[in-house]
Amino acid sequence: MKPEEINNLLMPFSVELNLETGEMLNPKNHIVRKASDMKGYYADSDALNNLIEKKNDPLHYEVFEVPVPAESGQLMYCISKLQPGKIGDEFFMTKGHYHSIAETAELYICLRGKGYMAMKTSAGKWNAQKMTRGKMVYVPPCWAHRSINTGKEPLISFCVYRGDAGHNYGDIEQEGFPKRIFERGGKVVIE
Ligand code: PAN
Ligand code: ZN
Repeated sequence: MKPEEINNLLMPFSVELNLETGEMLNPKNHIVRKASDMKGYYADSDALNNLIEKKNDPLHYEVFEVPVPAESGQLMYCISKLQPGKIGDEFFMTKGHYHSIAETAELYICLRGKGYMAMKTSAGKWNAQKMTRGKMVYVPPCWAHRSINTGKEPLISFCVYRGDAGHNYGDIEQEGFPKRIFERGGKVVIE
């Protein structure tokens, strides 16, 4: 098919990032997750409730996007910015998800901060890749994924995946991940 024959041909466009801060300068979507959005995700739910009450439900993480049509030929991309901190001993993390089209791969590039990309399959396989500035992490098809910030500054990454992938949070809400990442005696412990 000639490009001219495609309905609603998308015009090329550009988006600017500040590579120092990792921020997207003019996002169209800004998804905000606060501590209260994370109920049920951490091992220590009392510590999470304490944080929500005593620190006035602080910001947990954000996603910045300039969305494209949710179609198979498009590439959806975003900046993810996860705050540093702990719930009890457990490092701040994102909720984690599979994609609605489970066979979706995703590429992450860490722009700032440090932590891990934890991944699992529905059959129970688990893997974690370190995230540091300049690291690219390939999340293969069928792996659920979540970012975990083990550093003292925001963990910021760029990610890209097929435009029609969608997100499936429900399965991770039910299953969780087989391992968590804690700070114990000043050390990062995965267990
Ligand atoms: C990322 C994530 C982002 C937020 O853009 O959506 O880091 O994490 P949760 O989706 O787990 O809340 C991505 O993987 N998109 O597909
Ligand atoms: Zn994803």
